[in-house]
Amino acid sequence: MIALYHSPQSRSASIVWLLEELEVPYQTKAVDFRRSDGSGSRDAANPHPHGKVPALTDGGETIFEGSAIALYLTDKYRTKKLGPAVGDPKRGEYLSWLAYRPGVLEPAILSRRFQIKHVYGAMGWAPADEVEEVLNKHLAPRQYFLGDEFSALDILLGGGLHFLMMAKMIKETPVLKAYSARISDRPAYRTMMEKDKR
Ligand SMILES: N[C@@H](CCC(=O)N[C@@H](CS)C(=O)NCC(=O)O)C(=O)O
Repeated sequence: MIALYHSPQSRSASIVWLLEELEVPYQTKAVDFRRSDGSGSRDAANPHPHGKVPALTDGGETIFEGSAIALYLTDKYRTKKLGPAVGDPKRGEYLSWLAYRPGVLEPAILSRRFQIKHVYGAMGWAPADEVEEVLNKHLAPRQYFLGDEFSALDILLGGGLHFLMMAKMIKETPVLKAYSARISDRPAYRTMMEKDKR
C-alpha cells in the first residue's frame, strides 16, 4: 500500500489532498522534520534524503519532492484523470507548471520574504513581483491551471498559492482570491484540512 511520510500543516498536506481526490488507499506515517523556529528534527524513518516531507513509498518505489510525487500518482492512477497522460496536448503544460512550483514560485516568494536580492542570469527563478504577474495573467481567463478541468496542478501549485496568500506572502488580487476560493471548495480539500487539525 502507498505510505505517505507526512507532517500535518506542512507541504505534505498537498499529497494528502491529492490522494483524497484520487480515492486510492494509503496510509500516513507521521514524521517530524526540522522547522524554521529551530524545533523538530530529522526523522530516521523518513526515506527523503534530506528528511523533508513529503516522501512516499509504493511497493518497492520511493518518491520524494511534491511535484514528482504528484506526477507519479496522476500517471499511475488514471481513473480520476487529474493529470494529462503522455500524448495529451496538455501534457507539456502540465509538466511545466508542476516544475514551476518548486523551481520558480517557492524560491521567488521565499527570496522576497527573506530579502534576498534577485540576480538575473544567476538565479534560476524570477523576481516575486514578476511571478505574481505571470500567475495572475495565466489564471485571469481560466477556471483552473489547465483551463476548465481541475488537475493536480491546482493542488500542488494552486494549493501553494492558496496557503502563501493566507500567510500574506503573496498579494491577494481578485483573480487569485476567486481561484483560491474555487480550489478550496472541494470535499477532498476539506478532508485534508480535517485530518490535519491539531
Ligand atoms: N522541495 C520540496 C520541499 C519540501 C520541504 O521543504 N518540506 C518542509 C516541510 S513544509 C520540510 O520538510 N522541511 C524540513 C527541512 O528543510 O529539513 C517539495 O516540494 O516537496
